[in-house]
Amino acid sequence: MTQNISQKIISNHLASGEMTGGSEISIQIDQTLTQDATGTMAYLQFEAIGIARVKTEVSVSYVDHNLLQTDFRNADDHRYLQSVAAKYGLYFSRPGNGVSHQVHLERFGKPGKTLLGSDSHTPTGGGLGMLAIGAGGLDVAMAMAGRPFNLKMPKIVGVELTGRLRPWVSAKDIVLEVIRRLTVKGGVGRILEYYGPGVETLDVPSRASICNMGTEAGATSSVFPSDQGTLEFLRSQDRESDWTELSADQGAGYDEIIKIDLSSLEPLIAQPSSPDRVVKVSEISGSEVSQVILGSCANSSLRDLLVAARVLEDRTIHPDVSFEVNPGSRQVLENLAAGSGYLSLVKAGARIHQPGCLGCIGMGQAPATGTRSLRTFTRNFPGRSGTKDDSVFLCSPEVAVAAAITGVITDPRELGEYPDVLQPAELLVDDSMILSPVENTADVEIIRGPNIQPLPRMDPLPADVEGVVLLKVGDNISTDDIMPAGAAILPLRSNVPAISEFVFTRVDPSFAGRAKSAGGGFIVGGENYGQGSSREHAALAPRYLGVIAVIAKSYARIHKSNLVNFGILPLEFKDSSDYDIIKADARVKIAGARDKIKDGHALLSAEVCGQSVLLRLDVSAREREVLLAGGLLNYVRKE
Ligand code: MIC
Ligand code: SF4
Repeated sequence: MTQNISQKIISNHLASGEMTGGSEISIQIDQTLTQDATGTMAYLQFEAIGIARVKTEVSVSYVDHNLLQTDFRNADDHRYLQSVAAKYGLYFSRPGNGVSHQVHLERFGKPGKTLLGSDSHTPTGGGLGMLAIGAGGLDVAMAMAGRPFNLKMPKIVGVELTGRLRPWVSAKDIVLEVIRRLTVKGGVGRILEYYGPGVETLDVPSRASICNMGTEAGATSSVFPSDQGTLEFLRSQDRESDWTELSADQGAGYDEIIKIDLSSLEPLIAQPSSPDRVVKVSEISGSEVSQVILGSCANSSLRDLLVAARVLEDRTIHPDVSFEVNPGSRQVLENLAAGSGYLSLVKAGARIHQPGCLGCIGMGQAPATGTRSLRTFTRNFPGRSGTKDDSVFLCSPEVAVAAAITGVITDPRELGEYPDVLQPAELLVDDSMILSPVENTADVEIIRGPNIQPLPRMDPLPADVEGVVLLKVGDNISTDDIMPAGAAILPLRSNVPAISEFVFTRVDPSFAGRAKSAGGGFIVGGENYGQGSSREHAALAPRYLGVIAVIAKSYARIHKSNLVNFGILPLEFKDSSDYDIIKADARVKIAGARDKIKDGHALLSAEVCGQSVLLRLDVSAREREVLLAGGLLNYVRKE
């Protein structure tokens, strides 16, 4: 039988289930990655599972998010992570070595392998022909313990690329076009698999940028073939032997098809405050800009920084613009410095930061009040930058650098000749900031700072599920709305009681207090509830506050799994118009919920102010057991 790439990788890793759309499958995981903001919790959970050493081929712990150290807490977490990596046989990528996805692409990713990462942009690895999936930290902990990863068999969407990009148009414009067409929820339950003659015109860093932001369409993953371009990239990384060819069989089919003629694309930009508010740059050119940042896991490869450096040769940035550069990795920075790129950026006036996530997650770099910020980042959800009522646009390095020069949103095609930059064939490759797994771990001690609090214990699901509606929200609520990040809150990621005080603070600052005094309750949401990051704190912290169920029109994939993992019922309206019946503060009771869930009922009847509303529980048999146990850790302990 002919297979596409996704089917090939899944069937090679299938541990259980049928590969038919929508049914639960489990796949064996070859590699894992964590980053520090999700990693502390993931390793606390790994410790709780009680395994002596990771069971994967490669597991890497990265420190890239919480790089500002305004007190001891982030620094303590870094030391905890380093000691855990040494104890359990992981690689450890030190603070300053770069964003997990960029470093993993450079140093560890392999065509045909599976990668599970506790970060929603893990699909970046698809640029190398891996099946790379983002998940909550607990799922990654389970994968490190050797357990297969469970998911619904996604639909495979073929994205056919034809033609060739015109000057000043680059990978970001391709993926912004995909997001424009799909919106932030059109990719849910799908893998985006790229094919067609346009593929070979794109180098691996460009493919990685495209896979990276498939996440913004809600996709489970994105994947490219592994071809001569992949071989060249791996050769430049001294990793030629990691290459294998991978392509879809002749005549292999897809569940759906999207066609993009690369030569028809123009520079695009996503407007505030959602990645799918995409328009042509030419439609909004001329608006003033106060900040431009080049960086994040979407666009901080050497290619991206070199394009900016070449454009800025003999130019200076506009006096009203702060132009900032966050290299994706130390390798990128070293190679930029080895050529003339670093000098041209510095001379032009760029503020060059250490490699890492930085302003992408509000770790500094907040823009000024009432001004526009253009960023090559992944997301522009409201307030994520750290500034209330921010106005953040997402664009390519080409569009970013054009605005840095002119001070207004500018179609980069106005800048003249395009410096077409490709990944150099020879790179400086240096792994000295990656610590290898320790062989003899008996004497390794785990270092815990005072901010690292033990995991809270969770009770099993009660017989009846009842409580008040603590909050009612609309469509596309992101995990940044539920559990904000930023420099003030991220240091609390290893301290659930402390971080739970910030649940929904940007939406309703009284949420945590009300939840605690009501002894918990329900949250009501619209479509695509929980879009965005993989942070399990967006489930764990509400659970700590007593949230027992969410009732929404639909869910984003990772957040739904996180809700189950932490024992919160992810309920859906059978009839979405019932959303209007359930008002904030209403009392909801699902009598006999526990028994019904145990007996496999897919529909539960809830009583709301004298009316009855039908709710769907669309979870697998395994997930039912997890919910009954009060979460995945309880379930595994019971096993
Ligand atoms: C993000 O881009 O939102 C993050 C911060 O990388 C998150 C992970 C986290 O919240 O720690 C993600 O994308 O999963
Ligand atoms: Fe880091 Fe931003 Fe990428 Fe998240 S999206 S991993 S915060 S660079």
